[in-house]
Amino acid sequence: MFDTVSLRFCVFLFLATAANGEFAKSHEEYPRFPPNFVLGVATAAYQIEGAWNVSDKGESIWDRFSHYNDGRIFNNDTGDVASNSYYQYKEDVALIKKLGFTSYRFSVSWPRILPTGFANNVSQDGVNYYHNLIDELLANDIEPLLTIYHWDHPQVLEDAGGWLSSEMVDWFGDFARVVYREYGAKVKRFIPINEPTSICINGYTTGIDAPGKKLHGIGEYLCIHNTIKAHARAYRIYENEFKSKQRGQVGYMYSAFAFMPEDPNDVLTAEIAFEFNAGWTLNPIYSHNGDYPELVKSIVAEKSKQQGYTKSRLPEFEPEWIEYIRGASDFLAVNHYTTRLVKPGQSGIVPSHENDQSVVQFIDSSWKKAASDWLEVVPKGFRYILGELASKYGNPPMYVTENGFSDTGLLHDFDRIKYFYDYLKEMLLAIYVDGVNVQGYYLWSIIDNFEWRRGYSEKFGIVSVDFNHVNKTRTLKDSAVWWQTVLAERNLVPAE
Ligand code: PNW
Repeated sequence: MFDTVSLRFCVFLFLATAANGEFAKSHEEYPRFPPNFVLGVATAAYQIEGAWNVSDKGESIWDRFSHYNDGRIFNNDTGDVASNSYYQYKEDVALIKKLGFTSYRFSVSWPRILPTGFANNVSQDGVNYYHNLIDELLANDIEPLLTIYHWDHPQVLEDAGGWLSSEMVDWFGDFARVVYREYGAKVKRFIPINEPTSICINGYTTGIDAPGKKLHGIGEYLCIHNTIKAHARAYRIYENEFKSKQRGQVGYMYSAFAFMPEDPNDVLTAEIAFEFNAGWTLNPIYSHNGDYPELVKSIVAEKSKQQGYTKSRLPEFEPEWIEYIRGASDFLAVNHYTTRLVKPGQSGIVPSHENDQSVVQFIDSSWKKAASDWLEVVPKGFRYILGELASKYGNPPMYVTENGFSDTGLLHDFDRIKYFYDYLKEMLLAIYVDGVNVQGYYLWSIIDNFEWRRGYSEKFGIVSVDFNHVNKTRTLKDSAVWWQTVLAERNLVPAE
């Protein structure tokens, strides 16, 4: 089985190289972006909007989590005001326009649109805010890419079980329907759920992010099961009720670490790491037969049995659900920041998704670090993971929907420019040399914002925000100026 996989990858690479090799050679040092390639920027509602309690907005799990004020968030920072984009969105759009980006990925806040969490009560103010934002984007020829849910679900739904409850599938579907009905005439690409794996690991396994549930070995599997179903529900609602009229697309999102085996010949470890981290969420949607990967099902079942459970900790999809989920994506949205090396071994609490793998993740000490403790700079991992995704899942259309570098807030942010240059170069090699079907790229992020549990201590913006000033003054960093040149020339201008 593993030989087939690597053979398939080699054949894929060979064909792709043969087709695009000539083109790539001449452009390797100073590559151009393909015609029609989308270059955009990304944000998320809770991280930038502020206005956490204006009008009839409901409480989100991040409002609750950040108001505990007990050190779980760096400096006890909150998103109460954040970058103040609820009031300053026109400034943000003007910046995007000025720099030359042609698309904006943003998210809508569930409790702002549905204050009770349910579709029985739609907030007119909430709905209007995003109409105004979208109208402002369209007036500036900036294409909206709308994330329906980026981690800030209503606290009331969490109290009723959140992503551990299968009811969430219907609740999310009802919310998605409101979003399509309101904005589908203006927005042509939607991503239902931002990074299901981050939600399920950080929110329901280790509990370092909201809602803070520590349910190792159980929480992550229940959560991923329900997010996959909820994604499929949102996809099918669009397909059945809106697509023929609105003619848009709905894509599945995957937060893609690259896992490279320490020993390049250790195909088995590479395969296990891939299937446990990518396959458990992508296989149900993108594989030919659907469902979780056989390898994940059998390993978790076996471990659960050894641990004395009466059944596998990994829930089972009923056959109807396997069919319903399979194929539920028009494009693959990929967030990519960093890479891990992998080797066989034991790690993680027993039981846990981490422990089930019997794979140890580590980093090369020579890799440059960003400000975030999880972010090492490994450009080659980007090409590697794009190639893996392409070869495993039939080279689907992909958009890179996040990629970026954190520091402590420098205006002269050369390391960020270098990160973008090196990563974009690898992405272009993946496109031109390997033939990977990447159609667009969104950097994270246009402005500095609330970086979740790290508060305002880690900055990803290419534009700085003065969080100490009531005006939340925006100032271009050097990386923004560099991007302006890149966008004007549509070339990957060297980092200097
Ligand atoms: C993404 N990790 O999250 C999110 O989608 C953004 O909201 C966030 O601001 C951005 O990346 C930067 O953190 C991630 O631990 C959170 O590997 C954590 C990880 C990766 C991505």
